[in-house]
Amino acid sequence: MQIGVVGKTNTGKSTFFSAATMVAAEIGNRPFVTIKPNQGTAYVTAPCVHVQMGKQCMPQNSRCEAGVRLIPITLLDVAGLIEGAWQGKGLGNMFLNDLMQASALVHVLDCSGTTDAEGNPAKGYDPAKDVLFLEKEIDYWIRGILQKNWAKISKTAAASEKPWEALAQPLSGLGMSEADVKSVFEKGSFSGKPSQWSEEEQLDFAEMVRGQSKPMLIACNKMDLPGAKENLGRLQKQFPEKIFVPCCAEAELTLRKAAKAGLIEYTPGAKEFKVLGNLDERQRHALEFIQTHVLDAFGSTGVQQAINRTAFELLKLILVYPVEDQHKLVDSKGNVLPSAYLLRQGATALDLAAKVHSSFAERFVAAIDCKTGQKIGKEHALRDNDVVKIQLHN
Ligand SMILES: Nc1nc2c(ncn2[C@@H]2O[C@H](COP(=O)(O)OP(=O)(O)O)[C@@H](O)[C@H]2O)c(=O)[nH]1
Ligand SMILES: [Mg+2]
Repeated sequence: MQIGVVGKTNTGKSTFFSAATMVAAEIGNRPFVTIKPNQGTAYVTAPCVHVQMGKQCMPQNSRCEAGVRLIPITLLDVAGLIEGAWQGKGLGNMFLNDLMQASALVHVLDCSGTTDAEGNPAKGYDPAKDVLFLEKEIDYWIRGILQKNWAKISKTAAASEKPWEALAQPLSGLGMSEADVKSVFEKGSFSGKPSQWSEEEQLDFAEMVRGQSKPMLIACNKMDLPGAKENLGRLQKQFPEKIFVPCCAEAELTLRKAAKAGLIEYTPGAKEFKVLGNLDERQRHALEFIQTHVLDAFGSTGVQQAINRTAFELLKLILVYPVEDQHKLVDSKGNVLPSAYLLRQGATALDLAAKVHSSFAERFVAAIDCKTGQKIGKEHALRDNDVVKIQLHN
C-alpha cells in the first residue's frame, strides 16, 4: 500500500517523510528542494494480537516491538505542489503523476501560517487556503486525465448500456476499479451521455473520483510555532468533516535520530521518551522543548498518528492475522502469528486467502475464526484483529 505525502513547498513534507521512514531526504527552506519522489518504508502500528492470544509472536511480514505490531507500507514524498500544478506549473503534472497508485494522501500543511502560497516565508498566512487549493489541484488533475481521453470516453459510452465502463478505463491508473467508478457515477446521478457533460460536470465527477480514490488526511504541521494552535481550532471549525492531526514533524525527526544514536528510548507515537545517554546542553534543551511544547501539548508528535489514522479511519482498514494451525497459531514453519495484513473493511475470508497467495482463492475450502473456534465461510466478513485459519484443498 502506498500513501502519498503532499502539500505546497516548505510545509515540512520531506521532514515528515524522513521522520516516518528514517530515509534521509533533502530538507531545505527553498522551493523545489524535492524533485524526484522519495520513496521509503513507514509503518502502520496497532496493538499486536499476540498479547490477547497469550502467545509470543514471530512476525515474518511485519515486526512486533513491545506488544505493538508494525506493518510496512510505502510512503511517497512528492515535490511541492503550487497553484496551477495541474496545468504543468512548477512541473506539477509530473509530480501529480507520481501519486497515481497512492491509496490515500497525507496533506502536510504549515499550520503556523508562516509559509505563503508559493512556499516562501510569510506571516499570518491562512492555512485554510491550502486545504482548498490542494483539493482543487487534484480535482483538475483528475479532470485532465479524463479530458485527454474524452473523445474515446464519449464514443464508447454512447454505444454502451454501462457508461461507467468507458470512464473506468482511463481511471484504472488511479487504482479505481470498475465497481468504484460505477458507484461514483451512480452517487452523483450523472447523465449517461458523457459527450454532453459540461466542463463543470466533468469537474464534479473528478471531485468525486478524488474522494473515492485519493482520500486525504491533513497533518497540521509546525504546531510548535506560535499561532498554530489557534489556526488548528479554526480549521476544525471550518471543515468539521475532515481529519486534522496536529503534527510536529521536526520533533519526530529529532526524537527518532536521538533514539537511533542511543541517547533516548522512544517509541514512535508515544507521548514521552526516556533519556539514556549523556546529553550536552543543546541536546537537553531541544528535548525539553519537544517534551513541553509538543508531546505535553498535543499528546504526541502526530507523525505516527497521521499514518495510523490514514489507515484505520480514512481508509477504514482492518488488521487480520492468517495462520495455518488454529491452536498453535503458527505457519508451516512454526512461526507464531507470522503475518498481519491490512484489508479494507468488509473484506471476507476469501479476500484474505487471495491476499496471502493468489492461488489460495481457488483452493479455499473454509476458514476458522481462531478466537471462537468457529468455522466461517467464503463470504464471512472479517473484523479488525481477527486471527484466521484458512483451509485449502490440494
Ligand atoms: N518549526 C518547525 N519547522 C519545521 C517542522 N517540520 C519541518 N520544518 C522546517 O520547515 C522547512 C521545510 O521543510 P521540508 O521538509 O524541506 O519541507 P517540504 O518542502 O514540504 O519538503 C525546513 O526548514 C524544516 O526544518 C516542524 O514541525 N516545526
Ligand atoms: Mg521536500
